[in-house]
Parts: sequence; C-alpha cells; structure tokens
Amino acid sequence: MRLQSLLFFSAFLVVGVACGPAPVDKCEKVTCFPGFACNPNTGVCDIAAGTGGGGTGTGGSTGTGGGTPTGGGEGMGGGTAMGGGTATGGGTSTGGGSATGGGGGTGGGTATGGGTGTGGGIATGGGFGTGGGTGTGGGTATGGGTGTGGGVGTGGGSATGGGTGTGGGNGTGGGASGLWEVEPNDIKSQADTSGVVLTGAGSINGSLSPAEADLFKFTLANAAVVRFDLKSSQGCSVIQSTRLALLHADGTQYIADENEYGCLNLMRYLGAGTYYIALSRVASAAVFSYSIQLSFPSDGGTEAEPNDGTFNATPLNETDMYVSGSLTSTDTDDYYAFTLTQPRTIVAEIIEGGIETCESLLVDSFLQLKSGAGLVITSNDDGARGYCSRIDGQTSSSAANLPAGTYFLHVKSSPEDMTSLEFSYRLVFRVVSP
Ligand SMILES: [Ca+2]
Ligand SMILES: [Ca+2]
Ligand SMILES: [Ca+2]
Ligand SMILES: [Ca+2]
Repeated sequence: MRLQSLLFFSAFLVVGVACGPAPVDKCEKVTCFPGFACNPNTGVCDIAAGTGGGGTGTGGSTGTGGGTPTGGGEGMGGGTAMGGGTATGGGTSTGGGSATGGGGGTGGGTATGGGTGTGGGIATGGGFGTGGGTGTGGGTATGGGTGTGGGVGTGGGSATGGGTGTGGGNGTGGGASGLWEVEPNDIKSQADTSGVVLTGAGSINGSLSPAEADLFKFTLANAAVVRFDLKSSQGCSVIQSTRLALLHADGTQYIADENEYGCLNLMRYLGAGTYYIALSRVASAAVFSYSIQLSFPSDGGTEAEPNDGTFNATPLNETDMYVSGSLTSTDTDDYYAFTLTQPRTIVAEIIEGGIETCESLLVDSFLQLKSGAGLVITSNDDGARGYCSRIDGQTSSSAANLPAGTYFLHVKSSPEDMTSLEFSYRLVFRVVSP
C-alpha cells in the first residue's frame, strides 16, 4: 500500500517536472571549491555525493612513477585524482594513495597505496580497500599502476557524484613511491615473467594473503650492503607469521627472517648478481598490505685504529652508513662515536665483514650502546642473524628517542663465546626519526 503510493507520487513528480517551466540554473554564478559541486536546484555548494555530478573525468593521463599527473578527472562533483590513483566521487587522491572519500562515499573512500579502492575497488596488486561504493573502481589497480590502475573504467568516478572518469591515469608505479607487485608471483618463474625487477634503492608494494607467496627479482650491479625492510602502512602489528627471505638466482634460500608478529628486516653484504626477494607465510594469518623498502647504507670506510676506548673512538658521521672493522686477540675493543643534535632513534647492527658469515656462527659479536660518559645504555649479543648483534630503537625503547648528545657503540666479541674471538665485521649504523 505504501509502495503504491510512493510510486504514484514519484510518477507525478516526473510528470510535473517535465511539463513545468524551464528550471532556473541557480548555479550560474556560483563557484564551488574543488571537491564540491553546486546543486542547480538550490544553488548551494555541496560535497558531491549526490546527484548529477557529471563531468567527465579528464583522466587517462599518463603518470609515471607516482605520479603527478592529474588523471581521474576533476569532474564536477568529483575530486581530484592525481597519479595512478583514484577516485573521483568526491575524494581527493594523491599519488594513487589515499583518497579521502568525499561526498557520501560513492567512489570516494580510501585507496591505500594506489592500489585500491574504495568505491568498490578490488585490489589486484596492492593495498586494499575499505568502504563501499559501487562500481569497479575507486581505483582498482592492477599492479598499482599499469593498466587499469587507478581507475580506468567506471571507477573512481562513475556513479553519482563523480564524473564519469575514464581517468585515473595509467601511471606506472601506481602513485605511491615504488613498484607494485604483479600477480601471479608465487614462484620464481612467475616472478621472472611478472616483469617486476628491482635494481636499486626503492620499494615494492603489494599485499599478502595466507595462501600465497610473493617473489620479486632483484639485481645488483655492484657489491653493496643492502637492507630490506618489510613494513605496512597499516602498522607493524598486521605483519604476522611472515617470512622475508632472500634467494639465490637459482631459487635456493640465502638468508631469511621470520616473525610471529611485527615488521621484518634483513641486511647483508651482497655481491653483484641476481637475487629474489620472497615473502611468504609460516602460518595462516590475515591479509595485509606491505612495502618492502630497499636501501643502501653508504660505505664509511674502515675503522681507525687505535679505537679501543671512548677517547679515540672512530667517528660515525653519517645517518645511514657502515664501517668495516675487525677484532683480534690483541684488538678486543672497537669504539665508534656519534653525535645527535636532536632526539633521535638509532639502529646499529653487526653483519659479516669477511668470508665468515653471521649464520656460520663464527662472527659472534657483542654490541653496546654507551652514553657520552661511557656508561652502558643497552647491550645486545645475538639479536641479528646468527650470533651477530643488533640494537634497534624501533623495537626497543632503550635506543629510542635518545636525547641530543654524544654516544658510543662498543663492538667486542661475545663474552659467551671463547672460540670466535677473531672476526671481521661491518657495523651498520642508522639514525631514524624518533
Ligand atoms: Ca603472490
Ligand atoms: Ca678493530
Ligand atoms: Ca680496536
Ligand atoms: Ca653475538
């Protein structure tokens, strides 16, 4: 009964509009802020979720790497999508990253990492979407970048409130910094055909579900210390039961780190060549989006002996660097000094310096962080790979947010180990934000 009344009433309205005087465009002299659209019936600027919208996205721009290009269109009622990202529909998406949903959420929402979308996005390849909306888009990024990424199609825009953007751009790189995984990439041969190859500092973004693995080819032109950091824009707590491994060119495992909980990192001095980075699950756990960042601490040369006390410590003058050193039966203490000009968190790690590796257990270091007065702040014996040491202010408060001042890192052999007193090592030192 009620439905019938409603239908009748609606029909009446349609007829009434069709036969009445031409509607006045109250928006004729109205200029709205980006992301808002003028309602021709009221002349009021409103977030564009509602009707009409209109506008055809200017999309289709080609964005590279993270892109600046404006794609996705700036349709009336739509937002602005920059890069490989997303979504009109009311939001603003920068670099394929985050689209803040505008008007009511259709086509807006949050696109994490250039990958996905709200707006109904499906993330093949990156991020994941929250929110609702309809349509395919909001920035469904295949690979976060190439191709359909960022919203070719109805995404990011169709529907109410947004323009009909065919846009979103073709940005390679998906907007967020770095590359995006291309599935399938569960085994080495798939990693080869995916075309994703890391060649230097940068990052690779993707998402990992319980039943798969993600492999990436990595080539190194010159020998270097390479650091692989596995993080998530959702925070370290979402990274559970995960293994980060580095494989040889033949697919056999080189080194690995795994966790029950938290961000992961691997650091190794590597010769030039081809490797694979492999991310997999050691137990079933929820899907998470991730970024593996590759960085290269700079080569700070060799320790300056004698450096057996705080008074003659070898200086560490850079914020991401390594120094090569060695311990012998007659040189049992190596001191390094660094100065913080403002409160900072530090990470210091011992890795192999010669043919003997951390995993061989023949590099059994002991590392201490000391105050300017030479007092021990914190110590570590085997916190890194094998018997190598790591002091990590990112996971331990003792090396976090250190006040400005001078500090020392004291390297010696483990007091627990009477067999591995002599070894070469690299001390990798990094200053991070508090
Ligand atoms: Ca995979
Ligand atoms: Ca030494
Ligand atoms: Ca020394
Ligand atoms: Ca040790």
